[in-house]
Amino acid sequence: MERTLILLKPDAVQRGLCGKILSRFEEKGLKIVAMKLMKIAPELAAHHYEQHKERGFYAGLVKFMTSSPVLALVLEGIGAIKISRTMMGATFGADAAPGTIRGDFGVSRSYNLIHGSDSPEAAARELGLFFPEGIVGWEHAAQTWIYDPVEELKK
Ligand code: D4T
Repeated sequence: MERTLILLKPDAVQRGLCGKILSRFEEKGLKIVAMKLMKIAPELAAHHYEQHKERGFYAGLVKFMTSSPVLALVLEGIGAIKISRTMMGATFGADAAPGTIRGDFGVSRSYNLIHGSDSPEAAARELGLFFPEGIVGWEHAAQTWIYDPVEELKK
């Protein structure tokens, strides 16, 4: 099982899209193992986006991400990182394919609704930043119907 950090950004929260976006992940079969509404502190935003520090859009990005609450969550599943990135779509709403979250709900370059970890290393780092308290372990009753127990859930 893999875990990924997802942030529903300030535009998703302000536009009332959290429920619709969460439903897509739940319906896909990904398991929510942590979730909280939070206001991101400037220091946390700076840590999270430190790879973009030298980019022209960095200041605006930090301002946007700290301007209003985000819904932070951790999703778990086999291949959760790639699956959720595919569901998110291309970075800019105008380029994102129909059927993806960004493709269906947005047109903006900077207000692009959602963040998802892009590698196992990024996920481990981002989970530590956003959920230092850890995740919630729980038994997913539907698991043996989401995955083939013989082929996919064997130890
Ligand atoms: P995140 O990191 O938010 O999941 O988005 P992506 O992985 O899809 O895209 P990214 O890291 O390249 O960009 C991070 C964040 O910066 C905004 N951005 C990006 C922007 O406002 N202008 C730009 O030119 C770029 C490249 C959007 C997403």
